[in-house]
Amino acid sequence: MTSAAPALSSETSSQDRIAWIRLSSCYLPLSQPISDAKVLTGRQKPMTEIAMLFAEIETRDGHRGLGFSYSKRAGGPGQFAHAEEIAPALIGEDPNDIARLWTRLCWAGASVGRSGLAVQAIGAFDVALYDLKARRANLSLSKLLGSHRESVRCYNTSGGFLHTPLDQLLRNAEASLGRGIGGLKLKVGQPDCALDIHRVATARQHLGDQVSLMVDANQQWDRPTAQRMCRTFEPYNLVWIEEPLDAYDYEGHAALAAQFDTPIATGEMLTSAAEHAELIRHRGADFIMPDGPRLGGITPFLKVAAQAEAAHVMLAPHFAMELHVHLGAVYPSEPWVEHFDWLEPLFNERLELKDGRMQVPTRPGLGLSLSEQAARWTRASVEIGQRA
Ligand code: SMN
Ligand code: MG
Repeated sequence: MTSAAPALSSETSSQDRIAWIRLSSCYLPLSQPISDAKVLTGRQKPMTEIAMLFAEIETRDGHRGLGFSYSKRAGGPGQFAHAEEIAPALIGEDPNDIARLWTRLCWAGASVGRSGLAVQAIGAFDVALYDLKARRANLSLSKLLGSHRESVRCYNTSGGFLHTPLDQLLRNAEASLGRGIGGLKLKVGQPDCALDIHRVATARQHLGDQVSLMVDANQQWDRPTAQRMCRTFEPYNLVWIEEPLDAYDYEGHAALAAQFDTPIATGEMLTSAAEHAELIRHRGADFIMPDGPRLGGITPFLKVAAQAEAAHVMLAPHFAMELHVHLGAVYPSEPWVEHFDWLEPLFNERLELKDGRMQVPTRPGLGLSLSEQAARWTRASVEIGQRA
């Protein structure tokens, strides 16, 4: 009879308190200006950088967590400023109470709402607190939450943008497949639909019928155009058609999902769990695409995932593969996780790709540490509280 394990002191973990926070505003330059359909229709400028908001949290007992949020084209200074204003509400609090602290931060900034920039600032703290809890438990984030799988299906988007000439796109696709990535997303939605059709037809012919292909119109079709393009793309056996309509046209997306065999994917632009609940209620997505940082962190993401599971909706989290590789592993049905290599220079660690799948890191927490390069790209930082 082995002796019973020493009782873990429940005092230790629940007596610890948040003591210190560092917020950093870091601007990641992109290797070339990025254009999707929102640029070709004149609605947005090409994207040249991504504004990261990093939150590092340390407790009195010396436990630490790293979290992040992000914005594109606008929002960086605002997220940083809002995070700095609400951060003091965390000092002295129990780091275990992640859901309660999400609500506390929401009330701290209630006058600017429970969606958008306000919750995106909260998201950096929320991810950091989950990272801290998982590190303290010596578990990866996915294991802390309860994982279904050691790897997830993945597809690449960064090689399929509209600023990329078609021959280069095909080379990017072959390179992604050669790296062990399982699928490829092509951007469509440009003003001339014939060019979209030519790109997709050429890619399908060049890559063969077995390769998983997705397309993404980034909200640029009106309903008649979306109807015609979904019908045109039916024979190409696409994994999904993404954002054929405006992100908030839940009814329009639901009508396309009901009418066509090709699944409809949307959700990346929604900035709260409540908005995703509406999308699910309208049955507007076969694949829902929540973006953890964009909708406020892991706490709201898990609420969306629970609702999606109950509605038998498939999951394809948007961007931020460094977080979504864990959250995808936690979803009951096999997800698709989006591969972008853009954020890689920010972290010392790399994700492993093999046989079409992304391996879920087994290191504690998110398994990430900020690189020297991230420090060089940091334009502002502020510390709140006292280090242990
Ligand atoms: C996207 C991602 C990053 C930049 C622009 C557009 C996108 C996607 O819509 O689904 O990856
Ligand atoms: Mg998209």
